[in-house]
Amino acid sequence: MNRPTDDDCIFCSIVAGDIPSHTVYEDDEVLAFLDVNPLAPGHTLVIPRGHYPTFGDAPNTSLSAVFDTIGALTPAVERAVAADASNVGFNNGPASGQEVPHLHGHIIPRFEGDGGRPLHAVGGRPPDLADDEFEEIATSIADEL
Ligand code: DGP
Repeated sequence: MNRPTDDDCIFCSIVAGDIPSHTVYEDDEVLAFLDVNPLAPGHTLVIPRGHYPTFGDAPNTSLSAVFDTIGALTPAVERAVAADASNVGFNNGPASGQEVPHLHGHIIPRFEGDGGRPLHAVGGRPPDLADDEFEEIATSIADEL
């Protein structure tokens, strides 16, 4: 199958087998491997084989496969490292902190008292929205679908 690839992308090099990784799962659509700079033991990345920088670039087949894999892998990762919980998330675009421009989900095991923070810690200054602004934003999002 012809998938987009980027010669300058480190994750495409991992998909191609040119850079080694600690693979934990692979199939026709996705690859999952340990993060080289783990935030916790078992920190796992799940990527589509195709080079799609963000959600907006990826076809549904790749997105579905990535989410199915994350769903199956997350409890397995937790059991493997005896984690109490996990954070699962994506940096989606450079302004969010995404450093590798190839879509990837992070599965980060969490342990009671590990000093980490919830996903809510990633946001900037929270906006103070009135009810009509919530409604306007919700409508705008729905209109964009
Ligand atoms: P992000 O900020 O969401 O783009 O995270 C990129 C992650 O990718 C970061 O946690 C480190 C990891 N990473 C970068 N280069 C490599 C690599 O060559 N191998 C592996 N296994 N992980 C990598």
